[in-house]
Amino acid sequence: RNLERDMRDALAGGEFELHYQPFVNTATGEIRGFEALLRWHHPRRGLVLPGEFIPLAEEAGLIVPLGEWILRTACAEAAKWPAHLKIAINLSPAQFRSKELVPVIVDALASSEIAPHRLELEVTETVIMHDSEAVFAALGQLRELGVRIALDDFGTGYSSLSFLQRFPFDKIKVDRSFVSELSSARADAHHLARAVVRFAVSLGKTTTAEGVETKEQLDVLREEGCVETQGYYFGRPMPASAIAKMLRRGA
Ligand code: G
Ligand code: G
Ligand code: NA
Ligand code: MN
Repeated sequence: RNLERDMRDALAGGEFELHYQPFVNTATGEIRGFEALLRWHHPRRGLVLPGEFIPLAEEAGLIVPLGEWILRTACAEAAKWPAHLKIAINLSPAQFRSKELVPVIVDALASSEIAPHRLELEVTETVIMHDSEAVFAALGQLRELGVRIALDDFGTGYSSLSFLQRFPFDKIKVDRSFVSELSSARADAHHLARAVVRFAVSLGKTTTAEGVETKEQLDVLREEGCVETQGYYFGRPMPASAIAKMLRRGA
């Protein structure tokens, strides 16, 4: 049996789970929200990470039903949290080819009764460069509803500055490959990382740095004015039950 066939059964069999990773206010350390990250508990292979099966799900056309499950599950979970906390959800390029994307999001918000501004959709440059008319239209509709759009993995793509200027989004997530260089002893790498953060800040969008693992990285990001940070330093992706426990403790 191959992974693709297993994936069809997995959705029905409840083998997928969402983990949630906090992102915090860089200046104060307060939690601003959580990013949903998909996990697959395969009956024989054990834990399979999305890097391995999301591309397969896209090829097999499974990303649309899987993506819908992710949207509905994450919104329903966020409805249990204090209302100031956001939920960030990753979207694949293939989801934008489905006419159902906007209606599914509208319905997930309505049935979970969470305010649209609590929902943040993460898209990569690959998404926005692909079929950009349709993507622009969908993102425009979502933003009119009050949903926020984040540009994920910033600094790793190929879009021109003028394209980024026109693209309708609210937040930049600086890729963790740059953040990791903030602790590197190599001055050129450190300068590049700093420049990427500065550039994101200067575009006038709100910013999140990903993959923050050390106090040293955090200090540089705070100094540079990066609004939010996310990474193992603050917390790993955790099951919903662990988040609920953490929030009850008042973290
Ligand atoms: O959690 P991890 O580091 O293994 O994630 C690897 C990649 O999989 C990341 O690029 C992430 O954006 C993507 N990913 C994780 N969860 C989801 C999801 O729910 N939907 C989509 N489309 N991609 C996801
Ligand atoms: O592409 P995307 O940004 O969605 O990928 C997020 C992935 O990065 C998650 O799967 C998560 O497991 C991983 N991640 C989150 N924080 C850290 C970190 O501090 N260090 C490392 N190495 N990976 C991280
Ligand atoms: Na992401
Ligand atoms: Mn990223």
